[in-house]
Amino acid sequence: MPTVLLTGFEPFGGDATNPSQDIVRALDGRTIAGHRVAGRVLPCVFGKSVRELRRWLRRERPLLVICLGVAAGRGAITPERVAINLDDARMPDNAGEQPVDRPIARGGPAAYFSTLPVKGIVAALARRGLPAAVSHTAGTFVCNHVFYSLMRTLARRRGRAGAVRGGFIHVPAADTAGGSRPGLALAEQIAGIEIAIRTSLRLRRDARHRGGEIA
Ligand code: PCA
Repeated sequence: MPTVLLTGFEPFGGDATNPSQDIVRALDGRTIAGHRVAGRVLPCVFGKSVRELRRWLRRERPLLVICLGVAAGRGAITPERVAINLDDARMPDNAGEQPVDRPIARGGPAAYFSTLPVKGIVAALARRGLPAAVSHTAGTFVCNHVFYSLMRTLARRRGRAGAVRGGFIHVPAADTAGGSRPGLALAEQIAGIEIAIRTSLRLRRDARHRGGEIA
């Protein structure tokens, strides 16, 4: 059965949990539209996260890759459109590393675009009543680092291994921390990511609607 690689992150910044890790564990081993989901958790560490991602790419040989991370200030599921060639950490990663103004790949392009149907995913989520929006920045911390490295790896392989599509989705916190921030219940997040996988498998080309609004 063809494989979809779905990654999440371990908790970071002193948090006890990370919803992206819980989503990945919940969907690991599931069959979605005739594809096996391989759910793997990455360390929230600049260098090591990418080494582990590449190892899973080699082992699982997925035809679709979706990486997840939490963006605790956001209230919606946000497929990321663009990964930029920059590490600029606002806090240390889980190994104590805090790169500032550093390119991810020296000599690499400034950015890569997601090859997921980001607007199609947003429209599909909205149809199910889930909060969703396209995002144009994945930040400059470990999530963007993994997203950029994923897109670079897939772009450089294209032709050899066929076009493997991939991208990144940020999810909200799973609770509202007593009303002090937006949040979305974990069950809804899991349902949302299942929809994102289905939509990515179904749509070869992205949906088009104006300004990221939902048509
Ligand atoms: N979110 C962080 C890194 C890991 C995660 O889940 C980020 O947005 O960069």
